[in-house]
Amino acid sequence: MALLTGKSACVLGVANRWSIATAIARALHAHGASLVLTYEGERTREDVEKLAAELGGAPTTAADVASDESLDALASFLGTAVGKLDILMHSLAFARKEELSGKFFSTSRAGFGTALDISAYSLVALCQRLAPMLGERASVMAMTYLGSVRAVRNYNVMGVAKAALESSVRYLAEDFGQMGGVRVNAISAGPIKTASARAVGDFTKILSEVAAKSPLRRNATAEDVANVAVFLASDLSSAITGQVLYVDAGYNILGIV
Ligand code: 0WD
Repeated sequence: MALLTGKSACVLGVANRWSIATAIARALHAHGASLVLTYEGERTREDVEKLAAELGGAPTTAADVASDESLDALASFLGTAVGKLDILMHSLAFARKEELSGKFFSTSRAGFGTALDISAYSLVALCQRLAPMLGERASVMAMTYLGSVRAVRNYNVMGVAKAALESSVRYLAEDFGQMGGVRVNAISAGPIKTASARAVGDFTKILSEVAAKSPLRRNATAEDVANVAVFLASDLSSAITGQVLYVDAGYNILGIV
């Protein structure tokens, strides 16, 4: 029997075929989960519907995490489409491009607020609405990056947002652990060439630095990340919660080498 047979999953954050969420959705499906995919808006709808058709005709719906109404609508859609949810994958983030280069201290108040709202608070807003339908031992996951705990050139306010996201994961893990043993974890991925990543200034330099210096002397791929998402979604990780798991070819452990 496949690892995720009988489990239902909702994946947020598919924008196109390069999205990390695309690899995750494929892997969850391959391991037997039944999926619901969401799209941010009309711009990404077609790509998401195409992927859903490939993955056993998964239901799709709009979910703009900036909007309470949209999240309310997602909750009622899921209530009808699946009833009980075992896997929730939050694989999305946003900061204005002008905040992702230059000096961090030039971050605007509005830019700071937007990045934190879309990239961190959205996980809380989602969990608030979906808590009643999370099944026993459900698994909630979010995507993060090393810029939360280290100063990474140009990552700037997104690093602050990821720090808030990782902290939210710990608080949610504490809340949810007592509610049916629901687990909440983050995956800290190494740099992967996607549309969002390309918005970060000098992103290709970050990719080549990791490939040259990480213990495995390569970059992690979206498929590496997706395999860890399958593990965290499955009962194999039943005593892991509140953690940040690095999937970055080991880059985060380095000091001076
Ligand atoms: O190197 C990387 N690519 C890494 C990404 C390293 C470590 C972590 N991550 C994280 C990102 O910060 C994000 O949390 O992984 C997650 C997925 O990012 P991705 O796969 O790299 O990026 P992408 O394919 O662009 O998907 C992110 C999507 C958006 O795409 P675009 O490019 O259209 O902005 O997040 C979605 C959107 O579809 N998104 C939203 N979804 C719902 N409501 C919203 C929103 N308001 N804003 C953005």
